[in-house]
Amino acid sequence: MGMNEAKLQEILDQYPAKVQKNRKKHIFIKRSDVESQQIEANTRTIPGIITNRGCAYAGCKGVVLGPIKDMVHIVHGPIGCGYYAWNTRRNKAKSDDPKQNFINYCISTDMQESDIVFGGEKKLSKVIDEVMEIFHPKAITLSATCPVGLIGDDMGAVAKAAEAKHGVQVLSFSCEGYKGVSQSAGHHIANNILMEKVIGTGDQEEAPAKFPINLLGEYNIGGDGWEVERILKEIGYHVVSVMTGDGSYEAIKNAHTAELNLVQCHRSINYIAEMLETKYGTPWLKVNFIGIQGTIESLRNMALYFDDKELTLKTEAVIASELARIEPIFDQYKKICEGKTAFCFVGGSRGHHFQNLFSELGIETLLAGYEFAHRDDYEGREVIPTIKTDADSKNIPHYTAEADEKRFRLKVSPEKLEELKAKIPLGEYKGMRFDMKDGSIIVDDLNHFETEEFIKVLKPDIFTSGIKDKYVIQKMGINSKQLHSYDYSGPYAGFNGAVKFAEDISMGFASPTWNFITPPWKNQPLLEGTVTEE
Ligand code: CFM
Ligand code: HCA
Repeated sequence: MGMNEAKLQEILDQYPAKVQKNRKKHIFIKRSDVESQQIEANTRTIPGIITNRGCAYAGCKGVVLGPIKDMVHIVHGPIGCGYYAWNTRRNKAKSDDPKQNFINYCISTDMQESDIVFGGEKKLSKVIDEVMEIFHPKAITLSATCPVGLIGDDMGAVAKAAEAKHGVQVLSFSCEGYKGVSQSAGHHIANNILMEKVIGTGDQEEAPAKFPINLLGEYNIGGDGWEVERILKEIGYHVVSVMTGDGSYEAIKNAHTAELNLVQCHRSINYIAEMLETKYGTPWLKVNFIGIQGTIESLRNMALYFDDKELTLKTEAVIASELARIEPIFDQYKKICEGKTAFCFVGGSRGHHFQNLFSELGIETLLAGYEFAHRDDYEGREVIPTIKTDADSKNIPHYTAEADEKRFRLKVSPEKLEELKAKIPLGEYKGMRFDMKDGSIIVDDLNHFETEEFIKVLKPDIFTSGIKDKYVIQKMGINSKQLHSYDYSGPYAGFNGAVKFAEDISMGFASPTWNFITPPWKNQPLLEGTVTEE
């Protein structure tokens, strides 16, 4: 039984008129005979609806800053906010110098009522002093939670005084949770300050090795970044910095020396990719290391960019040997997965990225969407230039880097760039819509009511999403896999990741647990007698 406009309308009809009008704009059924299908995205969630979204603080501290291992990240706010972003994302990090790896710590000012009434600046300075005394980090970040903006603590002034006192960089991020409509605004805030104050401040003029690249929008969830780095290093690339998975302050300072920026998660880091292009003339290439074919295509595009015979040969050799190693194992799991169907709803890029991997396993994605992506992530960046869709970032000053005379150096000549653009998608992003089959559903900011209703109609075999809906889905008898934290597993990126993912979801399908659960629709009417089996 598939989905059609009439069935979709039946679901929407259950909403009050105003809500229905709003939600209709966030859902469409893919049609390739229609040139453009617009979706409303990056707008405020209707109050009262159970959304999976997070806040600006989550996007800034939790997502972009948190994975940088050698900075101490201080959360200025009530302890719950600190706790929320404490390791649950599974962004892994290891360090040659264990004394400079603070990834496992949760450091917060633990604001109390008296701080709200009398102000929390003194307490914040004291925490910075303590952090310096105990950890001696090279740099510190301060992230604001909602009450900080409400009571007007001047974090910037505290940071400035602390820099003078301790002689290390103390960066202040005004990422109060209520800024913007989701974590997306927090990404933008973090991107701006990293660009303005960190990137380019390293003392290197040139990268120390050939084929230097940055890997942007890779957060090393479950070790994804390590698997990608393994492959890149084997081919012969020099990874200057990863932003920000297993990231290092020192490396990010020298990110301007890379010759090419790879963008894995476009949503969270497109701002830095663009600013690096403006300021240092470094082009960016959208890659997708999720899925075997995505990985191969990304590697081949990179080789085309550097246009070096030896590198190209090595790329093909690595691809061939990796495939020979993994394909026999992958094909075993494919037998279990083939013919199944999936819903794939994740934050701002995985809802799209994992569809390749599903399809390689013979699984069709019936419904997909993002929690907080912008229109360009759905409709494609050629159609929608990204900054213009950034409605909720109106109040975030967009950093427009002027060419810095000292550093500015075009990484490729304008003529060469044109030539390359004809071959590889430099500076482009094809939205989710282009990879989905006709008749599949695309939903922005899917809520819990819709989750249940779509499950009842389409009965997918697997639903990949996050912790907030995982157990509801599981109790409905559906194999559920977290694609934020990968539950307790990973990596899922690269060649080894594809096999690990195949293994994990095959285990889910094969589990005898399902025999003990009766899905609700087996003994309840679906949509009050309005839906019939086809
Ligand atoms: Fe990018 Fe991410 Fe995602 Fe994201 Fe996130 Fe995440 Fe995500 Mo959770 S940066 S947009 S803000 S790929 S934390 S590692 S899993 S929602 S799809
Ligand atoms: C966040 C982080 C999150 C949450 C995951 C989830 C992550 O949004 O603050 O809801 O399961 O990936 O850890 O997206």
